[in-house]
Amino acid sequence: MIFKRLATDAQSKARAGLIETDHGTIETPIFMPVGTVASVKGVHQRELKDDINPDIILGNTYHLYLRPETQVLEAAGGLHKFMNWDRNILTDSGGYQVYSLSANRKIKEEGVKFKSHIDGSTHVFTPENVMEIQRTIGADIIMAFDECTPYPCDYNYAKRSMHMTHRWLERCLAHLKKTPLKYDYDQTFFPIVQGSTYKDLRVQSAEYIANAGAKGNAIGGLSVGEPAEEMYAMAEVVCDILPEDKPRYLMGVGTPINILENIALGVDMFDCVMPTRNARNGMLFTANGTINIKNKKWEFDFSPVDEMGITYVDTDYSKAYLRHLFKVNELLGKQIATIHNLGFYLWLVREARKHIIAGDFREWKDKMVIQMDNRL
Ligand code: PRF
Repeated sequence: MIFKRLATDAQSKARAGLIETDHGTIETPIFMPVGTVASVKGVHQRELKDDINPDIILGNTYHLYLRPETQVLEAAGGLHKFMNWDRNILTDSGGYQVYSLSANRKIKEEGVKFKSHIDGSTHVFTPENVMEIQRTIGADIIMAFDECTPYPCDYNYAKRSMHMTHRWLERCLAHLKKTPLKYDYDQTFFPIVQGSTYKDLRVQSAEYIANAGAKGNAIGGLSVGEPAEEMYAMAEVVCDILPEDKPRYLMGVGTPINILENIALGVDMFDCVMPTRNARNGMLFTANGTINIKNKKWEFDFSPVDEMGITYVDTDYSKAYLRHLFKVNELLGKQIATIHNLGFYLWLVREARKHIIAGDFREWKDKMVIQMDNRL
């Protein structure tokens, strides 16, 4: 994997760049649509490519390990072939899903014992087996096995947990060395900074992670319920320490405003279920704020879903029609809303990139943050 920085904004720490892998070029800043179980929910691969056009999507080790199970992915020749997606994929390690989804989890130095949220069966994730699973899934970018601390988190717990995440990182690295690639393309490993909302822990963790010398680095443990200002403060501390010449990935973030604010701090990569999950509940993101399409106020509104017309669904359908689809619980409503929201998120990061390159990102970002802070 190669990362090239093309431009840095003069009035913020925003960067525009390119990540090159064996599955193509990723223009940064990037938003990665979430495809948890080998599907970006509600969107055909063809629509994803032609209409939303992301350079990379995200998959989840936790979910793929439980279903369809790694043996199926191995027999298929990896996740790209299984799901017919020939661009980049990043897999999260399960370090977050195991805490947010599974029941009865027991975290020990060795690893995490947990019960599946599907059938209650017992499983164990360790830094070692998670690296093997990610080799088999075959994503282009694979993540360290970490512990994502909750918010709020007691200082001593956060400190102990951060040190364990660092020890787990050493085990991930040692095991990866011994575990050959399964397919005919490379995989790049990203370690993850933790440290909750404590500045001294974040500094310590960022220094530790920077020292690991990986080709890209991630920031975990944020957007778990803390106020946005705390998230930004932690992201800033960490970005200032992580190497400038490597991509920085802020995991599980966030709202369109969160994304722009973090781009301004030097983050290059984002993922979040918000555009897809909220779409399925009838929430649309636009450049002028959010819309609850189920509201009565749209009943007779035959104007386009979104005047901006980023994707074809925005102009092919009216608000009244989309509201109707939600009211009668038609699958098509969720599909249209998902394409709209992903189209908007990808538009947002592409606009950010253009403005970073043009040199007026800060002004544009400040205007957009005000404009998007609105319920229509
Ligand atoms: N760790 C991992 N994945 C994650 C997170 C984390 O801390 C977060 C936190 N927002 C989202 N996804 N491995």
